[in-house]
Amino acid sequence: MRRLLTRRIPWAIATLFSFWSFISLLPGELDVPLPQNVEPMRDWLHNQHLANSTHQQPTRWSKRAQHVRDAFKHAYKGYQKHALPYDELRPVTGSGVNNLNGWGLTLFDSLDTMWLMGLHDMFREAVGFVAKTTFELEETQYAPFFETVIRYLGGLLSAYSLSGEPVLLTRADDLGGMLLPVFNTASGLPMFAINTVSGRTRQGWNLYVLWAEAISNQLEYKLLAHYTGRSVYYKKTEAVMQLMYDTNTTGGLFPTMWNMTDGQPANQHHSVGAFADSAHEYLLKQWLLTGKSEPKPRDLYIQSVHGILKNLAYVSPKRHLLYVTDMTGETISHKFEHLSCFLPGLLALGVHVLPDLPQKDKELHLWAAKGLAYTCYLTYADQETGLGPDEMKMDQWTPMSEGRWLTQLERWEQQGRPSGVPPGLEEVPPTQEEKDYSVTKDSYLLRPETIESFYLLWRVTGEEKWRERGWKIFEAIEKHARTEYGYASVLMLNSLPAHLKDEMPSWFLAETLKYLYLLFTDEDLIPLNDWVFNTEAHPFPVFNWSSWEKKEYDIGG
Ligand code: DMJ
Repeated sequence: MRRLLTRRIPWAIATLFSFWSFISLLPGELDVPLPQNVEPMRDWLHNQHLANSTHQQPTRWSKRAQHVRDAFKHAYKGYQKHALPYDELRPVTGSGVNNLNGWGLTLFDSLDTMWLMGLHDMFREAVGFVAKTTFELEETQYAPFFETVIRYLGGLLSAYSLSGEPVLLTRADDLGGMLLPVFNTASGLPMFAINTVSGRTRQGWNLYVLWAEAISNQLEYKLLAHYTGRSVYYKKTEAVMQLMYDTNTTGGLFPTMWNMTDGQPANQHHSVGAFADSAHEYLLKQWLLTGKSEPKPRDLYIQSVHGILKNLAYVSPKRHLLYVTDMTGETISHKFEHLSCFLPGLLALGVHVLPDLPQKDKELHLWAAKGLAYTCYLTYADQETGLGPDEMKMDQWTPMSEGRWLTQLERWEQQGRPSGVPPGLEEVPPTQEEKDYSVTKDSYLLRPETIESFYLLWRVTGEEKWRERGWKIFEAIEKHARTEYGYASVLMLNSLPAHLKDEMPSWFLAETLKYLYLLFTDEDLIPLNDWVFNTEAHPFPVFNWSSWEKKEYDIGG
């Protein structure tokens, strides 16, 4: 009897679960088709790769794209052979390491890059691995919500959107559902981490959540709600946005820490870098993803850019390099992080998709985008290795307020725009001697932000110099970071030969190599009007809410 029961109970649970899944999916299946652009995009990409491989003459740029594709193959094959099923490759010793749940992170983060590069055999093999994944954790292990969402869930949703492989959506739905208890806090702001088996959650920053971690799940959960028809996904993520709409910000700037109990801001620290970075992206991008149908986050984006340019944008005293920093109360740190180099790309995207932005603001945002992207580039070109430091402390003016970008711009306007080039936009040459900063984190962690911005600037402005700069960085990566097994983070950027760190973060395959490939392919593989990149560079297709969804999810209600 006991044996019979032991056999029957799992069967009964499975049947009930399938029945529930079926019932809850019903409206979705009737009224929530795949976004219309998914099918044609799949075919188009496929034809594009076919055409490239058979007929077309290679161009200078398409050859460069092929080099990046080869680099991806080298990195992924090294991971596959020496690290899978571990999360990441140790590229110096040729072994594996688990540092994000132990489910094979690099494979999940790489799926859509494989598809975009036309590596379909590699993709199919990886999908087989995904199909067997259960997302289980030991009792004492916890999955960090933010990283799991942007890398695993984002990777699955994007790969599904590009390939249409149903199991990718099934796994995304499994994972999205397992992570949901993080939102069960008094305020609705998400907890730091969760055990996917027990549903038990864990704090990361005591009672607080970082702004970036609270906000960077809207794209993933809204797309998941759209694909599955499950309103809970929309409602949980939108409740977080509601808190943002109800908050009085300081001149458009959101603080970096929030109290999970009362849902109120918990500090006076404002930043573009760590703790805040991707939140800025998700304000603009969730408006784009849902067919520009939810204007409130767009308005918050415009306000936050206003706050950033007014309070956090400075130029350095010697070469007048434009940079963004952070501020605690009134105190400016003058720290400049590699992480902040996503901002120029976001500003360029904003100019491209916001036709109603007043002309003066468009001009200002594009100036900021170009000036910042050039500084990001110089931080690479200034180093012996040609690779950019993770963090710098910028030199300051006396008095400090002189360096504020808007102060300098106003003066330049009053003087009748001398030289025609706004402060912070002059493309001064690199130097190894008289730098305007000291390096505070002397490592290049294979991060994507600078390349990401070059890609977006290239697509928005058509200026080929951004592609050339991207190529220089790729050459430096090839020269200093490549190992027998993959690619390694680089330490001490001004000493040769390069010192390697035994780490190849999954974002190198998800983001850095993807943006490089997209920067060099002559075809616009991911048109910016039809696709939105999540913060881990996973492209999601733009969609429109159906009338059923609007009613069921109470959108705009
Ligand atoms: C990535 O995981 C994401 O881009 C995230 O938003 C911030 N940083 C890393 C890469 O640097």
